Amino acid sequence: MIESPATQLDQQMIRFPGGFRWGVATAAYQIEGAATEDGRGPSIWDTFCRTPGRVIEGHTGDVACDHYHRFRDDVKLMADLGITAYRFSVSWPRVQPAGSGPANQAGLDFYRRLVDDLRAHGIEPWLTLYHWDLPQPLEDAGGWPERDTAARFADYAMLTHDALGDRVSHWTTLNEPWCSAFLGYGSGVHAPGRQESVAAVRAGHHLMLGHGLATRALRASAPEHEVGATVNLYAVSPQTDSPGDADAARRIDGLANRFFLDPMLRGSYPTDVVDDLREVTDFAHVRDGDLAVIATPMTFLGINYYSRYVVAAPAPEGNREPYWRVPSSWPGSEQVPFVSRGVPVTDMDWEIDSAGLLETLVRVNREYTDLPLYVTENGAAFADRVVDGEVHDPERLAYIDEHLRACHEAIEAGVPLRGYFAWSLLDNFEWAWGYTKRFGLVHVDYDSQVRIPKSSAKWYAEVIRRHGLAAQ
Ligand code: IFM
Repeated sequence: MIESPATQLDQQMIRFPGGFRWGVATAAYQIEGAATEDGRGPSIWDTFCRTPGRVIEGHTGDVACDHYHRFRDDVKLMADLGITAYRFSVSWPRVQPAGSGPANQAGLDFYRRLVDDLRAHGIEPWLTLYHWDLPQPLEDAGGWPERDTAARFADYAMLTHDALGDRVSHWTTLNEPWCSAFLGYGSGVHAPGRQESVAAVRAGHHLMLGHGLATRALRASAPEHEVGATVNLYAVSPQTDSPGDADAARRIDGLANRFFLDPMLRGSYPTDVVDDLREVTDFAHVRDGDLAVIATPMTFLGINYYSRYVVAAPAPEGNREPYWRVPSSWPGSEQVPFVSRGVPVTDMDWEIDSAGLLETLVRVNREYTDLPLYVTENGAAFADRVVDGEVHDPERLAYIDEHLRACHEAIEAGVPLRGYFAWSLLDNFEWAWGYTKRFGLVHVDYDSQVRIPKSSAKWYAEVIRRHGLAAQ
């Protein structure tokens, strides 16, 4: 039998299941700008950016991509690409400037306009409540290391849900609590820039408690809504088979992955991680009942994946700095060295390892949950240049292509993966790196605010149109 060209093409494609979401993601502080407009209050990132030496070249999110004023153009861009779901975050200090107390109606109205425009273009809004911009007054009161911040977060979640719950049905509590806790309060490379191991561990707990309280309240108020959290997970490997390297991998996997997955999905802290942290904290901040709240059932889990960590055994004791002198994102395991394998890296110096995404998705499904999973961020920074009005970014295209193939393999292996959100729609403010790292599918000229879809954006649009990739 001679097959038609259409059938032949079909056989040459790897197709994603019907209903698979093709998304892009952004975050409020990274794109909105309008930092002092319409009643927005200061966040810890406004303060951090103004602290000399914290953010490259003193960059700030004051203007960013000016999305606050240009959101209609950005929604149109997404519609032109065929994006079916948009993951964005709400700026807490824009909708509740003091972090407690009254809402700022003008701030809520902005998100209402954004969401309505998305829906008018057939794009499903996926709202994240916390992508790192804590209202400064809450940090002044102690920040995430203080228990009260969790309660404030749950109130803010409900305030936002009361305003937008009639038009948004996908709610994510936290984005990457590891970063908020361990970069914000451990190494201090993120806002608020504190370098206190105990505070980092406490912050991690209270972030999860806030997630649990918010999830409970949201689900009680709107049982029909989808509610989940997004964690950033890594594949972690030992450099060699030696017991020392294996222990280093156990420690880093423990802090990066299991510190969050276990409480949120099993209702307990991993005992080996608690043990690794015994010189840092006795976990007295954990109260009876907290873990049950943290493990409040979600309806989906978001996973952000970028790279793999390869680690080795620490140097012998005599050659080490005492742990309390090393500001670190890895409390209790400060001495573990991260090893470079010499494989290709992105502009962030992150090793490209799509096998790690497959490994991570399969692991979460096999070891933790049969909840629907979403890759809520994945993408790469490269030093793109505009040439003759165009931006060619073959490395980013290849990065996303290979990670999408890993997603497809995961689905074939039985993982209930239901969508993929590329990070990011636009080049944007990359935190301590300011505007020096470009992750966007769409190039942004920060002087003129002109947007140019890169070749990866056009390719992604074609993937979406065909609902799959060409088979290799
Ligand atoms: O830009 C960040 C984003 O805010 C959170 N996840 C990782 C991205 C790249 O570093």
